[in-house]
Amino acid sequence: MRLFIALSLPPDARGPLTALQERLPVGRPVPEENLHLTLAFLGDQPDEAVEALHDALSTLRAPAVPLTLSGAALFGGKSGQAVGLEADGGKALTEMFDRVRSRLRSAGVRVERRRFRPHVTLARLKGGADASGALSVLAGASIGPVVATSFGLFRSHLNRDGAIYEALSVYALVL
Ligand code: 3AM
Repeated sequence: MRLFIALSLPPDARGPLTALQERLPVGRPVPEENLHLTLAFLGDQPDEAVEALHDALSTLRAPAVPLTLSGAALFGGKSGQAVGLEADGGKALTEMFDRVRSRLRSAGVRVERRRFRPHVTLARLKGGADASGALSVLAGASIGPVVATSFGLFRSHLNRDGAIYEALSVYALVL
């Protein structure tokens, strides 16, 4: 199973994010129910890992994370690009990221050492597509502060049209 851990976004972020998606001149928008902020990408994991991950994550007590989403973000390369907004969650977000990583380590899950670049992906572009129009729309956008009150363990189902994300479990953050 292809798994990742992400903050869920509250309704007051999803509304403005979908409005922004409608203004993008190119790209396939991420469906509203799939919008999230990735904390850790776990890649392919054996089915048995899910229970261990649930045990590790369900006992994590952490405060809700205030988020401001602003600044155009571009990811990827020739095979396909993604555009979105950078996310600023201050100390609460950095600490949440550290806590999740430490839980993953204790659960024996390998985590990448890649630098954490918090963002919300809004649309995926085909390889070679010109992202500049989308980036200029995103450059002028600012959403928040909004408060993320939960995070979850998600499964990514890859299909021909992209990925569908399924929440395997959702955990509350402390308000
Ligand atoms: O939608 P975002 O950008 O938050 O880009 C993938 C997506 O992130 C990312 O994990 C999320 C769920 O698929 N992802 C996919 N492959 C990855 C990899 N090898 C990856 N992140 C880091 N390393």
